[in-house]
Amino acid sequence: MAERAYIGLGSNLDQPEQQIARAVSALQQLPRSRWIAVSPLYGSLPWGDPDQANYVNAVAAINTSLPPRQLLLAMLDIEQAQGRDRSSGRRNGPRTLDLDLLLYGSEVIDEPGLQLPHPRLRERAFVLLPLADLAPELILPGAVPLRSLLRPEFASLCWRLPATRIPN
Ligand code: PH2
Ligand code: MG
Ligand code: MG
Repeated sequence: MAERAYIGLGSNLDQPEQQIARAVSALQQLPRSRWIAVSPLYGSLPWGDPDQANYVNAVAAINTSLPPRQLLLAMLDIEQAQGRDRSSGRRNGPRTLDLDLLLYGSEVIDEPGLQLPHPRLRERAFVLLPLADLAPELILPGAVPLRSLLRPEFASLCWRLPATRIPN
């Protein structure tokens, strides 16, 4: 049975908007998955490590029958195909493409390498705002309405970019 998965996309290196567009094309071709939609693109201040360029962020929705671990592996392949370099070991540092599995149905999982919902989801304007564009009525595991997590101060951290030509 297919589950709805939400995937966060982020980039702040090597033409971020193009990185996101390319990643969307790759996500549209995932096996055992049906493409649903991508949010508008957002610009955002770097979170966690201020000494880097602003990010471009978006959230994508798919329906998938890939189990979460297989979906993660496929996401990792896409990151690697787009030149993701983890060699600096710098936490929250700059990246060509970051794909984060945010939600997988109503699964709650806490295992090494796989935590659902994404553990920092609730703090991140650049995840919550685009997610709210796709699914304003979403209820997170634990019966938490997405709406209840949105805060006025997010507006200064994360802003909608002018529309691009990403096909939906
Ligand atoms: N990703 C990070 C660290 N900081 N900041 C923004 N604005 N957007 C991101 O996608 C992001 C970040 C680590 O994954
Ligand atoms: Mg991330
Ligand atoms: Mg990541």
